[in-house]
Amino acid sequence: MGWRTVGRWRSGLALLRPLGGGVWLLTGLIAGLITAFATAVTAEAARAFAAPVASAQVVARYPHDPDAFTQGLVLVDGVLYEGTGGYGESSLRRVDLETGRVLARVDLPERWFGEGIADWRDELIQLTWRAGVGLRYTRATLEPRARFAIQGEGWGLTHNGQQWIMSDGSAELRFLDPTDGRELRRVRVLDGNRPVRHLNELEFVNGEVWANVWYQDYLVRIDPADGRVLGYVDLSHLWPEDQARRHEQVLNGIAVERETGHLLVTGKRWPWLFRIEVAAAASD
Ligand SMILES: [Ca+2]
Repeated sequence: MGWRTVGRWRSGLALLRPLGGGVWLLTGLIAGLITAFATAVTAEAARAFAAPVASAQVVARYPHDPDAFTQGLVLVDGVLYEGTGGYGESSLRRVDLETGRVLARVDLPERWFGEGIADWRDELIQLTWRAGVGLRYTRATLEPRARFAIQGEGWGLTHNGQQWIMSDGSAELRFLDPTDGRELRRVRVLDGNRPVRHLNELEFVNGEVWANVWYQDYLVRIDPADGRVLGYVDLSHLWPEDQARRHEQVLNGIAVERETGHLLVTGKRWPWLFRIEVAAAASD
């Protein structure tokens, strides 16, 4: 985010100073430029959050496997499915929501790093990160059924009833043909003029695409027609303040429960999975 960029430029200034008197004029010039740049970046950051930010209330907290490097989450007919990543630890799981117990599990070959999952009719679909391979399973049995090709990286996956929707870590969402995974179109996700990069796990919620953003404690709501950012959901309160958090433990995983409108959310190697209710944004 912009704030971090400002911080980096300011530490750059400190590095310049020991170079001696001859460079003070140059340093002053650079400092002026940096200040102007920082101001622009700060203004950009402020603009970036001009879109409405909604809060969310925790309805319930369930146990979650702290070893699960969560990459995908989906709820189908009250049954929770989870895809996990990591070389040698990627899997597709059926999980008991209330206890977090893994009821069924299929492990991926060690060379595949599991990514997002989605339900599709009687199947589950799972992406891999850099292997160029997508996997289709029979949902009832978790039996692998077929493969399809992925161009570039696979990150998050959901569907709108007609097409699969995939993220790849960039600011773009691709719409794929469910028959063969072929790309049909793509949109660039913009908040005003700012591309929202690192789009990760996805969920289709009330006609919108909701996305995790890698290393951010918020969700972003996206209009699938044109990629416009409709708003954010602040989830920075989910991780308890008195608990240590490792760098890799980022928020990732969204599943909607259509009957209640609740969301189930968790993160990579989080010991908890939260049921949340999102409030309408004040300016929404
Ligand atoms: Ca999802």
